[in-house]
Amino acid sequence: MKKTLQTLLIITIGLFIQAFSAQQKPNVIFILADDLGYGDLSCYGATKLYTPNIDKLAKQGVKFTNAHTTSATCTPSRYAIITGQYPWRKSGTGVLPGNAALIIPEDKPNLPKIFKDAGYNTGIVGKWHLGIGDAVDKDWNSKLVGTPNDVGFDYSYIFPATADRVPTVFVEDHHVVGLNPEDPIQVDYKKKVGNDPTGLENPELLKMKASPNHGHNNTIVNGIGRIGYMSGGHTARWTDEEVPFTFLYKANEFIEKNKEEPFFLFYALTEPHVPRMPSTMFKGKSGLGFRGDAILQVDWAVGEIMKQLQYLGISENTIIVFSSDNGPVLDDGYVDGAVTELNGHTPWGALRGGKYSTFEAGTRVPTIVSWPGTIKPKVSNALVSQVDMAGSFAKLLGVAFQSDYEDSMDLSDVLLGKSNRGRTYIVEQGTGSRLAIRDKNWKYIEPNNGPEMNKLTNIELGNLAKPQLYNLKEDAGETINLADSNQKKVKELKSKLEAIKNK
Ligand code: NG6
Ligand code: CA
Repeated sequence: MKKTLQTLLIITIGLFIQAFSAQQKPNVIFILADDLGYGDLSCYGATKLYTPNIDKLAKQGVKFTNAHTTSATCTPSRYAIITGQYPWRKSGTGVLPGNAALIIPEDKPNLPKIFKDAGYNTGIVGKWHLGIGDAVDKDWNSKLVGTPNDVGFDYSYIFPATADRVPTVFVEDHHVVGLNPEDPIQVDYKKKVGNDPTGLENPELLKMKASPNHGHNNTIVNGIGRIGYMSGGHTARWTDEEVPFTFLYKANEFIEKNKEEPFFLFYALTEPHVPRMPSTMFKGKSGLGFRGDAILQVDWAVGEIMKQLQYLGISENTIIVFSSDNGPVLDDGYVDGAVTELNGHTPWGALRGGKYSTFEAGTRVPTIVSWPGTIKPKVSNALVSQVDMAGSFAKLLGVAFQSDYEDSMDLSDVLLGKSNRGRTYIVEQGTGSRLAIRDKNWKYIEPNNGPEMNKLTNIELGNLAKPQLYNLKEDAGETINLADSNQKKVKELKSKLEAIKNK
């Protein structure tokens, strides 16, 4: 009897300690905007737009002025966040079509699995764009394998690729949401399927025109021509104006459900990526066209998440990381006022280039880490990369992270504002395999034969047949190429980059 009591006591104490330590672990919400530029927020110097909620986050946390994505487009950038590895080490990590197979290895350690190892409940709500299933050909109408749930997320409510790519449906865990089995979905990126009108054949049905030459004129969904063809699934198709509400609802629901235990939520917003079709209450609000309105919508969503944390009394136990997946673009395929109503706004801030570019605006993005009551507010110019999320959270949570390459560093003290010692170097990826290396204030861009300008988007890509070298301390806008006058530095950085590539 005495023994039983003793055992019971030990179990009770054990459970108590477990509950207590679980409570001590901070929740983590990673909010990732899509195509939000370095100069797109008022806390990063924008004067034509006002983003009070994100500004508040910046005021109460660490605001980074030198934080980077690994890449200037979405898929590779997100691949790095999840895997903790540079995406250019693996082929097939470029911008994926909507029917692509999953590119995150199921059997390797990664960011959500780090949280799981530390006892967290993990969830993702929003844009995925890392493929689904083990093949391009898949049946969207039955159980889907190879979803975020197969790579470390306990819960997922996502859309497969981009807002401008079919299938324009939500996938919850392993199933398309709201699907009528009598109207099955078929997806094809090569040829038209079914009888739905396309933007090319029926432009009169469009509520937002496609920009000439970009494409975006395949199947029309909600009055918007998409990339790729889809048939069926009519009840499951989203309405763009409702997408932000759906994602916010699902994010808040996940937070509420998991409030008693530590959770990791990856909240991947789709704004201000094209097609920009903000909800009606934001249309016209910014005076900068739908792109500006979509940024206000991002700010609103961030504010709603902050309110939810306050309401549930878990603000002080929740770390929010806010960032973007790549730099800004104006005309990315639709006539939405982004160019004509820009009104002097500078989405790239004082930087050169934008989305797709090896110049700084391609990968340097707004980044804020907030943890009220724990982080002392500051502005940090430490060099950090999203590839370091895995290494940093592994360290913070005391779990191991074994990766094939040592790309991901522990910058936990830097992220929490305790140290200013960031990386000394970082590799930046433009489009394709075009790479640059930042080494302290120096930047070297490898010579390549790509076009200097992306004519469709009017963005300077950073490509040049000769080496480029910039001193970012004196020349943040990368205007003076010092490669000829400082060949020693070029040689040094070239071999440093080669060494990292061959690691
Ligand atoms: C490009 C699309 C662009 C956008 C981008 C992906 C064309 C001409 N342009 O190929 O509209 O969808 O892919 O953006 O097709 S990302 O942010 O997901 O990388
Ligand atoms: Ca993007």
